[in-house]
Amino acid sequence: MKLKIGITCYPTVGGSGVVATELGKMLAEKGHEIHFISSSLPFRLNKMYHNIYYHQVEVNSYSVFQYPPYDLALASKIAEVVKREKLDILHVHYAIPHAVCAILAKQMSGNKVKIVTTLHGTDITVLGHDPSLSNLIKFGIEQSDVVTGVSNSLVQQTHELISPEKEIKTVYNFIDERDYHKTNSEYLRDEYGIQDEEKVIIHVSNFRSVKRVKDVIQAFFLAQKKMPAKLLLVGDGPEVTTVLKLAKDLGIEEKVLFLGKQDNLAELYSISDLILLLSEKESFGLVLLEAMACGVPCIGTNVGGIPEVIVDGKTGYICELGDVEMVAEKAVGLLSNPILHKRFSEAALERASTEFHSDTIMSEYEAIYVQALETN
Ligand code: GMT
Repeated sequence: MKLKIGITCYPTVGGSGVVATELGKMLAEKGHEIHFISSSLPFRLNKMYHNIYYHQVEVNSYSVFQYPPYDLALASKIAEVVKREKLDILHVHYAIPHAVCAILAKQMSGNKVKIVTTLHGTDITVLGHDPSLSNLIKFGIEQSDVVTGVSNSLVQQTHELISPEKEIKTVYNFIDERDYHKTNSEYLRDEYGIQDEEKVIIHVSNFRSVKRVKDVIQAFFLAQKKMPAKLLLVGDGPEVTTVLKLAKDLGIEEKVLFLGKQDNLAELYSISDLILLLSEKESFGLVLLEAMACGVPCIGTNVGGIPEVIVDGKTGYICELGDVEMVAEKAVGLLSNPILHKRFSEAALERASTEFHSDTIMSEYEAIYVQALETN
């Protein structure tokens, strides 16, 4: 069955926007008609794609409004697109504001469009604690036809914090395997001045405080005392200055290469021996999956969905939040044992291409759309 699907997400850089955009692209390749409705063009929609349309939400500011009403403009735009394009499904990413906007848009359009909402984390793990918002999140979830969350942990937390009377299905994140695979990018080692004997550890994030990038620096500081290594920091965000200052104070600034935002991550993963994600909140950790698809073992914290992505002792290690000594010990143990590292690397690749394969996840979403169409 070929469907007309509207997708609303945060279009700027971030895991949820990446997953929503890649989902739209893959569904379009399967013959579905996809309509992105968002404030700007999702950053991964960087060329013409067959079957994909983009509808921009314009927010005009009038002096009568203290704040420009983005949510209302979005709801109004979604209603217009639902009506004109006769959409079957609205797949919105994040309960607030997007699910709530979709519900309003459905009422405005008078059409029978079905609403599928995917929870990505921050709306639950941060906003879910705010009593002024939790009822709105609950409303958004309960009024959706089908709701998904990106890990079992997020689904469980949603039930604990919001108690919606609604089943929430886990649908894991995925990556496009055509973009994430091991490539020959050894030239980058020369470009970054990485010596032959040095191991490469990578961290990729938006440098928000929840990512605990300072723990990454502390763990690397301990590890590099035991073995020659460089740390690649990829991304940008509020903590960058403090993190780089810490590296300087510890006297390891020469070994910490801050690369900022980068597009071609597969090339960077391909020269990396290990990825660290030591967050205090993380509903999935898409960067772990990206790295695994390039054969990179992972060390992550025992937080949120991370232990569902990393198999402890097989594709990487799980350490307690803040236990930088343990992270360093595990990293050195793995990086100084080529046989163990090869085994972990192969297992990571294997897990990425089975458990989280895009074909599997795509079929799960297609089945969910059919299920949504069957609801009253
Ligand atoms: O991690 C972030 O700060 C960005 C955030 C987002 O909205 O894109 O990521 C969330 O969604 C991703 C895609 O499902 C997940 O991989 C991230 O784990 C999740 N972030 C958090 O839960 C903090």
